[in-house]
Amino acid sequence: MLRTGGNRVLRCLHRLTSHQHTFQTNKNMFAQRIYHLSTLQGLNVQPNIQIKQQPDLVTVPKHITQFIDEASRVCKPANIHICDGSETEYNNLINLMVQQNMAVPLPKYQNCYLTRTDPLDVARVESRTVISTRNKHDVVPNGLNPHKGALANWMSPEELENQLGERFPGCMEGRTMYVIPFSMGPVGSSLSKIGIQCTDSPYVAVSMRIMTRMGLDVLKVLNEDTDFVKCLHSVGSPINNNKQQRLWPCNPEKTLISHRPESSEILSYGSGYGGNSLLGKKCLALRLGSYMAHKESWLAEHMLILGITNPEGVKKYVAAAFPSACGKTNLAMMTPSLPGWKIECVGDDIAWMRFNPETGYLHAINPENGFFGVAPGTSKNTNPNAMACVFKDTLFTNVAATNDGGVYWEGMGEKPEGVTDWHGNPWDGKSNAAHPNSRFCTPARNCPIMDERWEDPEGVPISAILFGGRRPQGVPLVYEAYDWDHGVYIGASMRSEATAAAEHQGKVIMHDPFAMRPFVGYNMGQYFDHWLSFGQMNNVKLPKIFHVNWFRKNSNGSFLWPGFGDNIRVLEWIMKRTDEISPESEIAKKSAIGVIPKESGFNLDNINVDWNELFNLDKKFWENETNDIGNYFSDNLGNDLPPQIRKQLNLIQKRILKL
Ligand code: OXD
Ligand code: MN
Repeated sequence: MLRTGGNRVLRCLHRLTSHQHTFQTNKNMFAQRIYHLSTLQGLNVQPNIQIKQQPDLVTVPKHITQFIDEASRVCKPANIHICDGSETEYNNLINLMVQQNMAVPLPKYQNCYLTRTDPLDVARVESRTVISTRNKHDVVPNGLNPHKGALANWMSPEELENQLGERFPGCMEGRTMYVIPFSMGPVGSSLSKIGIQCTDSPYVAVSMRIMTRMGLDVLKVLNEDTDFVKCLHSVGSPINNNKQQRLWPCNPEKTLISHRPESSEILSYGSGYGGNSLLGKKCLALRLGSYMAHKESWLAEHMLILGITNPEGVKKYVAAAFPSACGKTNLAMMTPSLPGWKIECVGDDIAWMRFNPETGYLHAINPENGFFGVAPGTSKNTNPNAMACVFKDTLFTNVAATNDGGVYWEGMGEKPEGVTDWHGNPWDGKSNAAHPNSRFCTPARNCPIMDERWEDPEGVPISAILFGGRRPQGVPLVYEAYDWDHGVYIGASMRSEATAAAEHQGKVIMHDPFAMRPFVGYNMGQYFDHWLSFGQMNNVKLPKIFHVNWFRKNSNGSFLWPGFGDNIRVLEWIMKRTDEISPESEIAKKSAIGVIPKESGFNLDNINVDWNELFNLDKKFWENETNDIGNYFSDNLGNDLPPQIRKQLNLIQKRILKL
């Protein structure tokens, strides 16, 4: 796995790892096996194996134990802990974190804890996230004037080897290496993927138990032919030479989140938080996921999935891609303001989708098992279902604490007295109490509106795909694509205000094709092509594609649309449109940018909105918008931009001339 040229220890790895194939894990043999591993590795402390629940027989294939061998030989942890995924193990690890001052119990709630990261480790670090392939063009399109890091950072295999060699050898000294067998998607589903993550962070181990299916259930389904993603993670802070330790170990100067899609490997160093370290999420389910999906003819997308049932009892499923922190979790768990409507949640962040040969529909699964939601802005008003999940079995990070053992964040409701901010200091009431990218990490099973099919191994059939973003100016509440190619253009031309989930500053409008800019695992031009290719498939029921924008503002800076529960009105229109073929109908009409609702065909009962402003199409705005998009495509994709996308842009520009 680690092929770092100059390092002899690493070069010897493959030769030294020649063990017997499988082992039985009645307790003793499993422990014995690990003990055997450790002597081979020359670890100076005997492994402290904590396996609390033992199946009668688990056979772990050699290619998997070899990976664990390699990881421990290179990283030199003091202990190895194979995670069984049990509740007892979870509680033990949490208690360990409490003892080490890495977690604080929140007695106001049931089984909830708060962790505070180092202030230098608070978000995804896109500038230090790289994808390494032999051929640069497999990752970076032929842009004429590429904006730095705009579409994936590539690193050559040689350079990556050097970088890893400077980081990983001995990086876990004095720490325990947790081995986390996990499944993205229901264990055993043909749509799921397996990963094994070795990490030196107990915080990551407990978070992975919430966010993935993890532990012995996964070990039990492994066999000699199981493909798995090798995930190696270290906080990059070995305990040695009495060096002063950070309370939250991390190594911001050396952070590097690297992916080798060609060999299914993820190697992450220096950060212990979020998508940088919970490797099943962005790294596996999106970056490697999209790479695999391209090869295997499916889609791995940054999308929520929800079920919507109308008052007549008709149910459909919708997937929606919005950039980080644009309200995916809120929409996925929405409480409709219209009577008789029901929303049920399948997932809030990631969708894996493939056409089902039997139904002809695009079927989607949520590969995750929990929610890693942005806390600020979540309240009983904005997301009552999230509020119903997070006060049990939840790990909060970087939110503020209250003196009665609870949590607080901006937008949660009334400000309590005696708040401790996310740094652990008394809150002055002026600075942020919670970090803008503070999170709740909570099991999906806690959500009162999980869809009954959310774990269906076949996935749920998708009738509509929504793209959207935060667009304060110019972009109407909703419009529908004229056809599949136009829909793919809409995804490709997505833009949104920058988010706190990554290191970007300010309120700039960023291009974010398909909300996948930070997450695509291969050349974005080929990714557009891959999407276009589904339009050519026979015997499939293509979902209809829409663009939504809840965030348009008037000239006074106030939102034009109430959003939240009232977004059901938009979903109602979308649901009706999935049954219509013609762009013109009782409820819909053509416009320059797509099909838009007729005011008379849209449910505005009991709300007051400025419809004309919400749907106004300003010629100057759309000229600038489409020019910017054209320039962005030329600068960043050049001749990798599929001609169909350029054609769609030209068609829209022609229609705009008539505005
Ligand atoms: C996330 C993100 O954490 O998109 O979901 O940044
Ligand atoms: Mn996300």
